[in-house]
Amino acid sequence: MALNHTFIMIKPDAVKKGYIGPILNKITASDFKIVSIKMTQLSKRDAEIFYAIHKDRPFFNDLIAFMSSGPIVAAVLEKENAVDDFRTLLGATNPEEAAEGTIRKLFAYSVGENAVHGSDSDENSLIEIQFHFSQSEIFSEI
Ligand code: IDP
Ligand code: MG
Repeated sequence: MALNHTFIMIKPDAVKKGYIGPILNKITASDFKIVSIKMTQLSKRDAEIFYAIHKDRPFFNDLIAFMSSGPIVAAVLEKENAVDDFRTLLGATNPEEAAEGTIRKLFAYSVGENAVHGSDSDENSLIEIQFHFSQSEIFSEI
């Protein structure tokens, strides 16, 4: 199977708690290769664009406020079956429902502030990668 890519963010809650290192360790120990990474902060406008699909959901305003509240770490990961394998490693949206050993089980405490984002499809991963990174910041063929 060909290598492919997924987009992830370590969200403001996990950055604030000092979990950047432990989360990146978990990711690389699970055979994902980091081919792009940066620490940045989303403006409210960035967060609204990134999460536009959720604009009619009741939690949208809280989500935008949270995601723009502090620094995040954005990264592109490379692996066979990257999108689905990362969603498995990530665990359920609600950490109370996340399987043992998953990132959200280990590092998240609420359904809103749930530590890490992972793309949900190859199509969306490409859109999300291109939203955050220019070609010269990505050290692989995307
Ligand atoms: P995902 O991150 O597991 O793909 P989505 O349904 O795409 O979950 O939701 C995007 C983000 O919106 C979640 O990661 C979480 O931060 C937030 N969110 C989702 N559902 C809820 C909710 O019921 N209450 C509060 N925040 C939510
Ligand atoms: Mg999602």
